[in-house]
Amino acid sequence: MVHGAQDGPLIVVAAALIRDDRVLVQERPAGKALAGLWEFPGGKVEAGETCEAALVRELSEELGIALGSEALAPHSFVTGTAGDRPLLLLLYVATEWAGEAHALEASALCWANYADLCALPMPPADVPLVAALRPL
Ligand code: 9L3
Ligand code: MG
Repeated sequence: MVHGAQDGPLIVVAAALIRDDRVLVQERPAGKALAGLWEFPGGKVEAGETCEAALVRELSEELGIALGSEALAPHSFVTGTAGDRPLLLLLYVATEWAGEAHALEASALCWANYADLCALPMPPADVPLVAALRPL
């Protein structure tokens, strides 16, 4: 089981929430790294936390939705860097959750179709994840 850790790569989990052939992306707010770029919601796995628990926590904090952790399995991943630290970003696909998503931390949300997704400016790590979603 993969847990977050203090050293080694920064492990970040993110979700592709899919509804009616659209996927939810959020705009990173001013003042944060990568402000103005549209990302799959999620965040850092904390030390000792499992990836799935981190994803459930992040989506609750960022969107106010409840994702069940039982059926979650990573769909794709990308490696990159976050500042001077190696980054491992895992993307999970979910089609079921409880509650309506609100931008609790982001500056805006967008239910994007595939063409929208290709046109929105995204953090470099998210770009290859879009291609991995193409068959959906
Ligand atoms: N990051 C990239 N794409 C994403 C997410 C959720 C996060 N879809 C990157 C941005 C930061 C790092 O991961 O470099 C940690 O994210 P945050 O805690 O600043 O949201
Ligand atoms: Mg985040």
